[in-house]
Amino acid sequence: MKKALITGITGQDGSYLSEFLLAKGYEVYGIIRRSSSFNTGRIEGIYEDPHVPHRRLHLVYGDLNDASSLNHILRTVQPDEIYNLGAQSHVRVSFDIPEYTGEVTGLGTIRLLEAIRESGLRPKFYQASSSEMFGKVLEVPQRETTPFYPRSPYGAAKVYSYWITVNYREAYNLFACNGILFNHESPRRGETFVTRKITKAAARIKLGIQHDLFLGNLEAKRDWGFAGDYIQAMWMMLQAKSPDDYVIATGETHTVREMLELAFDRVSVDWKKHVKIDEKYYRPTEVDLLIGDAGKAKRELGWEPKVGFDELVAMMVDADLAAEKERLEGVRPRKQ
Ligand code: NDP
Ligand code: GDR
Repeated sequence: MKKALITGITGQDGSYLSEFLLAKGYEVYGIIRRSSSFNTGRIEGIYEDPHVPHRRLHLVYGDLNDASSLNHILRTVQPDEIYNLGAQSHVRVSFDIPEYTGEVTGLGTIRLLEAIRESGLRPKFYQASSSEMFGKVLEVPQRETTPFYPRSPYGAAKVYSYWITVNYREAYNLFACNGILFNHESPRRGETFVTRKITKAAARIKLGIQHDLFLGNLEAKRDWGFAGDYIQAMWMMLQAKSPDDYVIATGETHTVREMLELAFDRVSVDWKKHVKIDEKYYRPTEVDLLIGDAGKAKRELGWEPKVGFDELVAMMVDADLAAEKERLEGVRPRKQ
């Protein structure tokens, strides 16, 4: 049985990836952070009590900012594959906490790579790189050879992690890959990212729980795909004959405004009556246009996205509507 170690298992991608790997017969180890409130909601469906014999999902405490925890986990788990998904992943927030973002999203990767090197083990390594590394538009569509020009502390930290992964591949012959993933969303997307913020608000406005939705820049363009499709590409990279870096994207781009229209149309609400612009959601430097060319992943890995933009937005709005209705029914006195 293969063993996979996932940092960021409690996040959107970590939850989909762990389900996918468990279904493939892997034993999955996930690094979780100690938190005063419950942070394992997304993996509730696959959680197994530590007392269950022969269970295949194991959660271990650790942190990308704590090298000794990483060393210990590497030594005790001895994984065959490592997926480094842990990060301070919010671009806007990275302007508020730039140094911390650099620690986790940048230096966290070298701590993990050094733990691998010092362990003497030879696990395959996946680094969650990002289209935010392209930043300022230098080429359209963006592909593996497009130069990086990050526009945020987050993007700059990801560029460091990208290059240190390439360096460890070349210096130590490590099987290390960068997946340069464009935005990918799902009903499990964090609630402060724009798609989920919109779909949740659309559902709540429809049900009369909320009236206003405050947003920032509506003109930015993103290449949005479905997280469930994208995590498969991570695994496929680690099964290839040799390690390499791949862009994962849909090849289609939409403005935030288009996404907003589609989501509100789904619940038959006029967004113009509810959306207000709040400057605080603007970034000091914005990434105006992202559109990826995933041709290399298609040719070499056989990867293609399955879920299109309209289907993705519908899936997210419907899930939020169902969840909000359930919450409402839970608090309302039951009708006799
Ligand atoms: P999320 O923000 O949903 O999840 C981030 C995960 O990282 C959480 O499990 C979080 O734990 C964990 N984490 C945060 N800080 C630390 C730390 N110091 N030590 C260990 N773990 C930590 O991100 P996504 O699932 O959306 O993204 C996964 C990865 O892919 C991230 O690295 C992100 O930057 C990158 N990426 C994402 C894209 C997207 O569109 N979703 C596109 C391209 C790249 P906790 O739950 O405790 O906060
Ligand atoms: P992004 O995602 O920055 O692309 O990073 P986000 O959803 O935060 O922003 C997308 C675009 O929407 C605009 N926007 C707003 N964004 C947020 N969060 N909140 C708002 O109210 C709002 N209004 C407008 C933004 O300005 C931006 O242009 C995501 C993260 O998952 C990263 O970790 C990942 O690396 C990249 O995608 C690829």
